[in-house]
Amino acid sequence: MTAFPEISKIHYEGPDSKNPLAFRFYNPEEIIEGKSMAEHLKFSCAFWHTICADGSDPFGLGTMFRPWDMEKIGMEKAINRVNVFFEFCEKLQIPYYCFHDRDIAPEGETLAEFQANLDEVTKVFKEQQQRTGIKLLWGTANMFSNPRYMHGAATSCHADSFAFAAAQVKKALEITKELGGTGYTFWGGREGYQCLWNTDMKREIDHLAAFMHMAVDYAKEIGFTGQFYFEPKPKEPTKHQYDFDCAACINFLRAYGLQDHVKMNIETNHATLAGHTVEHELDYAGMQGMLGSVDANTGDLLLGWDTDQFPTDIYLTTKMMLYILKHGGFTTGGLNFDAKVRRESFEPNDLFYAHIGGMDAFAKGLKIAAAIRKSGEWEQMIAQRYHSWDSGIGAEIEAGKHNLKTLANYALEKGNIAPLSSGHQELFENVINRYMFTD
Ligand code: XUL
Ligand code: CO
Repeated sequence: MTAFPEISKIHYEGPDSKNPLAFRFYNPEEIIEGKSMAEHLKFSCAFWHTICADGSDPFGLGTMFRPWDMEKIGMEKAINRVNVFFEFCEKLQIPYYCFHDRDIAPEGETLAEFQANLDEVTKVFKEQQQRTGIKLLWGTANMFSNPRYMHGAATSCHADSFAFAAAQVKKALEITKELGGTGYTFWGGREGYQCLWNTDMKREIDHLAAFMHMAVDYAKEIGFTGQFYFEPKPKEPTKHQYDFDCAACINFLRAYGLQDHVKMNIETNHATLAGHTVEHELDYAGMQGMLGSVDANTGDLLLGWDTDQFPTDIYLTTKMMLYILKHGGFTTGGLNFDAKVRRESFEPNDLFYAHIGGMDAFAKGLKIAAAIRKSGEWEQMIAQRYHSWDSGIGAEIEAGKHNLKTLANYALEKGNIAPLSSGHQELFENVINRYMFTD
């Protein structure tokens, strides 16, 4: 049985191809900076969007009636979806995937039933992984959809919600380990508040830290060696999410002694909702050795919510790859398409166009970023801007040889400041454009 009978494996055909079901830039074996494109980009498909999303939004019902779901319910539907998903990833040459527990198995009536369903479906994932060689990038637990998490999970005012969330994470860690997952993600879900009047923020954040420590401890106990990630998002569904941005998350991790266990999973649209650019977030996490993985999507700058669109903007992907390469590239992490087709794009083919577009945009971005790095021109321009720190008083300050008194003496003796140099912002922008557009 095939879910996509009219679509065969998607191949690289080169930039001149007009075939909508071919890659123009993503050539998995092509070597860039000594590594294949596939190894650099480590694409991952999100089970929740690609196979579960039905196009419903707060104003309307689902628009996507997937032929493979027809007349199937419960576990039969869940298992069939796994098979369809692997066919999809295989055809697109996507080497990794991510899931939430609730995406892959029905919750049933009780937690015990949910866990039994997860065990059954995990076997199918394992078989499909073995058949295809596709791997699990990270797993996670959905602790925000069920009404028991209306006040949050780890940060709920109800201790029982915390306990149920703990049970979910325990199981999600077990199946992530069983599937050889290279990571486990915490995204806040409803860990935040709608109203500070009714919120004990300190108590909630203490609980979140205690919860994450329990996960780290349990991972050690069962021998799960994957990387933990924390995924920042400033708002939605709550008006204030505690994992607001990289700065807030890294501060939280350090304050509670979690920094050696957890890195950032940075999502493009979440960064823009926080009033940042994604490259800001990548550079900020990277400079502290905390850049773990990326949820690759894009928002719409005219909209203030999480639209989770597929990234097709080559400027965006070039900037992302530039900062990812700058910080050494991915180790455990990858580019997970936490992105969904628009509800009007309801045909199964749209899922292919969307992923092909995203993969090509990142492949082209990688190539441009590598060209910028190869010439060294951009780095030299930045180095030149800071050259006053390479010798003389700058180098002495950096070496810790000065204090306010010695610097005051230096300034008084000098009498006036050395001539400053221009920031050349427009020149920087023009130089980057030269690499973006070569003919
Ligand atoms: C929500 C979001 C999640 C996380 C995993 O905005 O990005 O899908 O990536 O829970
Ligand atoms: Co995400």
